[in-house]
Amino acid sequence: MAARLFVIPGSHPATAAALMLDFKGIPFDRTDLIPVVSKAVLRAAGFPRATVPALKIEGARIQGSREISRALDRIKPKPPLFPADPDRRAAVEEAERFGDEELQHPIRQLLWWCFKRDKDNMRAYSEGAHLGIPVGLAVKTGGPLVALSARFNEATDANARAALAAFPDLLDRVDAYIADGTIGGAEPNAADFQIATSIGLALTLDDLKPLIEPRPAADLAHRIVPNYPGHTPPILPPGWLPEPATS
Ligand SMILES: N[C@@H](CCC(=O)N[C@@H](CS)C(=O)NCC(=O)O)C(=O)O
Repeated sequence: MAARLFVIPGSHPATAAALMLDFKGIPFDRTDLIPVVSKAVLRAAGFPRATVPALKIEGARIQGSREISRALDRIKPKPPLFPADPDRRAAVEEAERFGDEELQHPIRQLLWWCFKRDKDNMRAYSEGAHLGIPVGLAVKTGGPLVALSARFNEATDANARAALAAFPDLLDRVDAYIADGTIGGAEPNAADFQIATSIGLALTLDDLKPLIEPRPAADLAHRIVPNYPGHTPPILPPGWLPEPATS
């Protein structure tokens, strides 16, 4: 089965797609893209939208982490990414939607805010990536692309502050999905991959770590995505950070 996954290094939904391909035992080649440049490459490759993850598989083009989870279950039903029981499936679909629509983006905005502040931190997220130019050079010359990506993602001070203020509630939602068994079971499902990769990326930010580590959400991320590449030392203004939850 010929498969090629287009990713931007460090992208959480792209990491989810890669983990789901691994889970299915589907071998794939990976194309690493530089942000912004990625948009033109994806269009040229025939994808309808300009974001990763994007997957070419068996002649089809599938774009978006939620579209990919469904396509993988169609193409190779076992092991399943969605439960067969309709109620359990609905719960997993809702958790996956939450991960995609509510959890992903604030974390993406915080990361771009941090890269805007210090683009050298991008290097660690591109470890092992084949970008077509040396990673060091991409980072050194990447200032304008970082500025553009931060603009596309609306990674403003106001949105970074809003993302931080919302973060404890988002973590509560993740912990609740774990507590009710929607995610965090013995066999991972599509929502596990969707949510754990966002938490895995958030854990690479030292500023967010103390908010996550005491929670079940952290255990989930450590289990599903133990070696998320990248590291951002403390960089967010301390006054913007919420207090860690006390139990
Ligand atoms: N919710 C979409 C998110 C897609 C998305 O926004 N991906 C980002 C990377 S995390 C992207 O491709 N950004 C384009 C860019 O940075 O140029 C999904 O799960 O597929």
